[in-house]
Amino acid sequence: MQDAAGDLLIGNVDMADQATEVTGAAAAQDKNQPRFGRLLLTGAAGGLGKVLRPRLAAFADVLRVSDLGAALGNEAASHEEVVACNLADRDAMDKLIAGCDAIVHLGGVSVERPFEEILEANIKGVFHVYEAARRHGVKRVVFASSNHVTGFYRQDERIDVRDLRRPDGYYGLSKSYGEDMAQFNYDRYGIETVSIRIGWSFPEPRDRRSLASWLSYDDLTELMRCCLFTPDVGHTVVYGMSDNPSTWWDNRYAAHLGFKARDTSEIFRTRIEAQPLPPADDPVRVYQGGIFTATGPFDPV
Ligand code: NAI
Ligand code: 15L
Repeated sequence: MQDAAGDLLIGNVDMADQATEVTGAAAAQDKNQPRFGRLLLTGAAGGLGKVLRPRLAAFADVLRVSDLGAALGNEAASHEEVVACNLADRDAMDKLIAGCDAIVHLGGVSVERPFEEILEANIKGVFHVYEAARRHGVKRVVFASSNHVTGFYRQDERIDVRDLRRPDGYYGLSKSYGEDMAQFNYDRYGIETVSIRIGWSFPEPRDRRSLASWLSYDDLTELMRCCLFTPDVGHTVVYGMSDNPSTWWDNRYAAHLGFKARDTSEIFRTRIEAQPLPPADDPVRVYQGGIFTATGPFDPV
């Protein structure tokens, strides 16, 4: 949230004194769990942000949560700092990231949209994340990439992260750019990132496609823990999925993360397969990216 002068308004914390005493939920966590001093969560008001916000409390003394002001509100738990910030605003992003040790970057446009929207939130957004991370000495980023980086592979193909990227739209292209930013910032400045190509992370699979790509919230949380605390990840790319037998993705090059999914989409199979089968040439049946491969173009009318 910004005041009339455009300054950042920060809930529950005086930015001049970031050594806020930490009490409450975060302080009552497992003593063996490694923790960051201050962890930033962007996209905190979104679907996954709301899920992870309470769960990430275990991973940091102070959790700084951020999103667009209208979506975020101003309520902060005692271990939290609430900072409204537009990812497209370079100066605001610099202030947001100052003092953070690590970043979970979920914020941005999360579906296929006209390029101009993607440019502001996703492309400028991830650029600002890494620019500020470099300036402020952040050493670990977890980037919410997407399966749409490889959406134009067919559902009868099995791929791994060394296969050529085949983005299925501007959204997938922006996530591909984010992965390139991550690699560049590791090669040049040593900032480590795990890019998670998230499949379908919602309470349950919705259709046949998400039987292959489902990532349960509990598995997402465990994957986040692995991504934040595994040493020496360089830039690792991992598909974010539960233990789904019908998967299209091979995570062999992310084995060092030690992630073991505990949930599986199989328990939903009977219910999902009772749905009518789409026509054989329907993109939702042909491509891993499903309907994203056929969304747009967004020509001006
Ligand atoms: P979401 O759309 O619910 O949340 C995204 C959040 O980003 C929203 O709260 C929105 O207000 C915020 N945001 C958008 N533009 C912004 C801007 N300019 N400045 C600041 N904040 C902005 O998405 P969801 O489902 O929570 O996904 C989180 C991340 O994971 C996204 O980056 C998405 O692309 C990625 N992802 C999610 C998948 C899923 O199954 N939920 C699958 C693949 C990737
Ligand atoms: C994504 O990247 C989106 O963020 C999510 O909302 C779903 O649409 C998912 O991909 C999907 O592949 O269906």
